[in-house]
Amino acid sequence: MPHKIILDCDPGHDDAVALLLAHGSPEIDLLAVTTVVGNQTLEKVTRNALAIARVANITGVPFAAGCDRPLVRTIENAPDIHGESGMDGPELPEPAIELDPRHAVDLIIDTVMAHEPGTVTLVPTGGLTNIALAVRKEPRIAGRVKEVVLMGGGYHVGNWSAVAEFNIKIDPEAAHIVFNEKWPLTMVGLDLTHQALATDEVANRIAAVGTKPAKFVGELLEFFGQTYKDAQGFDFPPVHDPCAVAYVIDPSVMTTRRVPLDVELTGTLTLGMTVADFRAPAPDDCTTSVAVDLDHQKFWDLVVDSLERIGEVDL
Ligand code: PIR
Ligand code: CA
Repeated sequence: MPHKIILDCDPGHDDAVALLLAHGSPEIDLLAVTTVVGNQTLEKVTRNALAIARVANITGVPFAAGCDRPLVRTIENAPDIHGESGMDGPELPEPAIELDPRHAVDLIIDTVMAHEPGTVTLVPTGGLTNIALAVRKEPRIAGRVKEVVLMGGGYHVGNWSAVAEFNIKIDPEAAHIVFNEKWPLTMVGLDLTHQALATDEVANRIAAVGTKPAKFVGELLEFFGQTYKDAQGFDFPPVHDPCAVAYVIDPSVMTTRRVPLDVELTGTLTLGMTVADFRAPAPDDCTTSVAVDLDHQKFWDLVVDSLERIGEVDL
């Protein structure tokens, strides 16, 4: 039985790869795609999500737009990394599908409540505003969701401050809600995703697929690689978001550790830091884990295989 997931995202170059990986993997049943303000405005990331659907010929999956600002803080986007469109680089085709009329929060709630308890995994790859509001609006989803597997945070490294990662830092109150719910939660943070580098060898493998969706990914990675070089001094770009999807497909793609987690809301230097308690042993009631080490080969095999399966698409 494939794993049913809802992808809540802010595309975003790496969000796009996450969506393609989910769509092209038989281990995944993509129930819904929802968008949230983050890498760019809600309007832009939603448009980008629909463009990706066109590129990969994703049909029959509802796409819905969610929150256009964080719960408490003012909006922060990441144009230095993702460009003005939020997904600069490739040409973005006109969308072929229409948005679901529901708010993302309602689509998330409806989808979780419509499936058997313990069968739906939430995969957030942006700020946690939609997920936090969903569990506040319908608290029963906390007991029904199988697991939350999110890209965000980091226990040893930040990218939006010395100690905080973007997805957590832009809406720390929402992250606090999500991290303190009773659902099982796996944090695929920067400690892990900084190992998911799109090296030249990876770029060559993707180019060799030779299809339009693969070319699209190649152009995304080229732009992302350049901004990561200029703005963050990386030799190759870390492709964060598909790591969370890869973990759902095959947990053996990474090692994890069960540790208590929380989100800092009051620190003057540490706002939005994800604090992991590595003291052993973890308490018996601890339901949170962090991703530690990535199998780089296995991870990129999953991404390349998904592109092979998507095959050629008419654009
Ligand atoms: C990536 C992101 C934001 C800022 C930077 N510097 C790099 C986006 C990615 O889409 C990913 O989900 C997460 N936020 C990584 O911090
Ligand atoms: Ca993202």
